[in-house]
Amino acid sequence: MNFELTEEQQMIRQAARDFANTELLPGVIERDEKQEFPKELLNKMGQAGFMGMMVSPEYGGSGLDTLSYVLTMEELSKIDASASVIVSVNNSLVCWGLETFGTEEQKKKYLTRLASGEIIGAFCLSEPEAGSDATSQKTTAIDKGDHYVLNGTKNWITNGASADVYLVIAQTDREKGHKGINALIVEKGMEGFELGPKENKLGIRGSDTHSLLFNDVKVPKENRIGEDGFGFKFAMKTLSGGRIGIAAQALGIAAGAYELAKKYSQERKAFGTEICNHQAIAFKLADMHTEIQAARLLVYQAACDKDANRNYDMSGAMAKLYASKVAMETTVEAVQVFGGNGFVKEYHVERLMRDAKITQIYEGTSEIQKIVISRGILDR
Ligand code: COS
Repeated sequence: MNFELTEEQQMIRQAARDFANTELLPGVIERDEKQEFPKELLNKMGQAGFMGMMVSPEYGGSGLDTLSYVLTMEELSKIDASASVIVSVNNSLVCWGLETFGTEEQKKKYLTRLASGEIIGAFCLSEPEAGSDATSQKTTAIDKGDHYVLNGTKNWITNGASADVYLVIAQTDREKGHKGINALIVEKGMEGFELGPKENKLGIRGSDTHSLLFNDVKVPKENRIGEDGFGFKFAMKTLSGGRIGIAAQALGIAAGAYELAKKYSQERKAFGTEICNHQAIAFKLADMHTEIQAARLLVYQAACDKDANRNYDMSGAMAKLYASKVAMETTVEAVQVFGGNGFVKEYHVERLMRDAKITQIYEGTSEIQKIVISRGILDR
């Protein structure tokens, strides 16, 4: 067992740390308040190579391993979880899904531009009545020979407004259940495709989350990913990897809050000494540090499983379940260490606390992760 990162992985982590501090930290509070993510910052993330990290250089990506991606996610999330969710969706859900299951034509047409960050993508599975129960898709993609006709609504879509390419999961043949579902590539601007309202959120407020409306949208057959009826498995396989990215995001949020709390506790004085000298605070730091390291090991293990071509459904679910719990608990404790200042926006920890919550919900709630883990344990 080797716990050392390679020199290249250490450099990638340092580059992401530098980028987060120089590019993401300025303005992070304002972006959260105004619920916006400027296009120029998106472009900078593309130029830094964050948008197609695991994509092969043949398609404009960086060709890195999952562990390098996870290290980057961790560093970006310490500072700005809104930026990191944009990176995560584009990398693990959109680019990975297209590179692994797309046709050569689809890769040439879409993947190259997505991987460079020239355009970004969105993954559209959730609906008003189908989030966790992903087989109950109400959106329909009716087969019309050379194209599908898409109708329905998708909800809570990350990158909803800023994306140009949308991977949409829809039901073609209800009688076939999950085997009648397809995944289609939909482009912004296709007739009948409209943006619904923007969500006003508790956390990750810098990233845009929208509902999407499809009204008789004609999608060419060549935009289907995989064989007819592969859509549900496409979604499940893609989300399995996505969960590693979100686990890394949760880890980064926890680590970011911990680092801020540790620093503050070494500066803030109460009862004649820095508050870290009070056991009440020192023990909080000890718990946070231990829990974060435990989460980190689970996240890195899941990434290594993926890199080694081992099954990562269960290890990814465990990593997400645990890291998101640690993110929630650590950020609440970090606010407590900051006391009254923790409740004030300029100290950042209240934002991290709000951002942490979504990691227990999206790309499969904690309860869904327990279904995946228990099925894995019981071999079902
Ligand atoms: N990889 C590949 N195939 C998978 C898979 C995975 N990770 N998970 C399930 N499948 C396959 C199953 O093998 C089964 O195929 P066969 O019938 O050929 O054997 C098929 O998919 C249906 O699986 P299952 O019967 O387990 O489906 P369920 O309806 O019971 O759902 C859960 C399983 C709950 C795990 C699934 O619906 C899920 O992950 N839901 C959460 C979705 C989610 O993350 N939503 C958030 C939206 S994205 S922000």
